[in-house]
Amino acid sequence: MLHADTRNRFLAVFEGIREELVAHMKSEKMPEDAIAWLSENLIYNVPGGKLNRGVSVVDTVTILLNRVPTDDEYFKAALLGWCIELLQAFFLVSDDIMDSSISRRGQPCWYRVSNVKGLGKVHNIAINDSCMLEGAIYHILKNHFRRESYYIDLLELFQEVTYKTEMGQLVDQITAPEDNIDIGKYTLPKHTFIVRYKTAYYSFYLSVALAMRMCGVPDVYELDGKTIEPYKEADRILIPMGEFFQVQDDYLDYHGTEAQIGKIGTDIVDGKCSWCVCTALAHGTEAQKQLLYENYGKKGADQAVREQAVKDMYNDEGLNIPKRYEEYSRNTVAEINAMIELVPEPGAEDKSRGDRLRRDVFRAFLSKITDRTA
Ligand code: GPP
Ligand code: MG
Ligand code: MG
Ligand code: MG
Repeated sequence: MLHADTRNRFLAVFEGIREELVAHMKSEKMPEDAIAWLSENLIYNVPGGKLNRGVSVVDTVTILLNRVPTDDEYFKAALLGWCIELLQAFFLVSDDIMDSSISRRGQPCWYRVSNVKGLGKVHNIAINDSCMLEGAIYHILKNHFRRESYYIDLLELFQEVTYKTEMGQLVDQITAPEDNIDIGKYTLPKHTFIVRYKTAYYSFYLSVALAMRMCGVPDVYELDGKTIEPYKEADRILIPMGEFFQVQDDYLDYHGTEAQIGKIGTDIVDGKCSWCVCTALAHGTEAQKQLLYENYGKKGADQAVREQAVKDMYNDEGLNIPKRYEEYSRNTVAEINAMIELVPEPGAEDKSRGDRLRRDVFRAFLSKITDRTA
């Protein structure tokens, strides 16, 4: 949980962004109802999450600078943070349509917000709304960063990471097509591949890489006679960290309550290639695998019964997904910590520089996600 002051200072920057986007719509002479629509889209979909990704840009900039950021530095880092939150909102609004999800962050998914201005129960305008959330990123970047030497790096990062996430979403969706689930294809390596692309790049690598660009961390530098490639170091640690985060998401989808996670899990009914089902297929008995083939990813009148049968099996003492998850979490945190210890720290003469990678960047990020319950 973020400290209330940290959250409020960060949220105040969002209000400015919303006003800026609304003012731009006005300057384009958009009709009042369209302006109100965008404003509502922004309020409903952008600020209501945990804000970890966005605040991590501010935190990373603070650690890299090794001092309290100036107001201008804070503002710039927070803007980049909100651009990630806009990207996340774009992904979630469209992901919820693709996954036929019900709720998100404790409220109905945007495409299901019913009876808003005469719309039906499910509305396709949410597709355009998601695209506008993405468009807003580039509008904000241009308004505030066009004159910075690193502007092109920011654009490249957003564009490349978005494309990678879309590739991941493609594999995620075709691995579990509606009404044609084949869990015979599900393995832990397949799962790892999907989650690296669909989650890890935008949720972990992007925050740190944006902060590094803002602080002027170069692509390559020398340290004690060795050549360091800091963006590769960041990738080496943050991609496994992102994998861990998505395993947590998969686990909570089955094990968390709606009150805890703010959404109703759909992975079992949707037949998703989740860490839980891959683990059950890798370690279950023949009878347990048979139960999965019969009940996993089956929609229809009896879907709740089938879903419960799968959950009961996950809880079964022999398979014990909660115990395997605890073990996996413990080992993964230890492995990531060991990887962090291999990151080269700035030497004595570089200690006060603001443009060198530091281990604390990764430690701070890891501590945000360990023992996650939502
Ligand atoms: C989350 O997967 C994946 C994304 C949010 C990436 C979506 C990418 C697009 C290009 C739309 P999930 O479906 O497991 O998330 P949740 O459980 O939160 O719905
Ligand atoms: Mg989803
Ligand atoms: Mg999805
Ligand atoms: Mg999920």
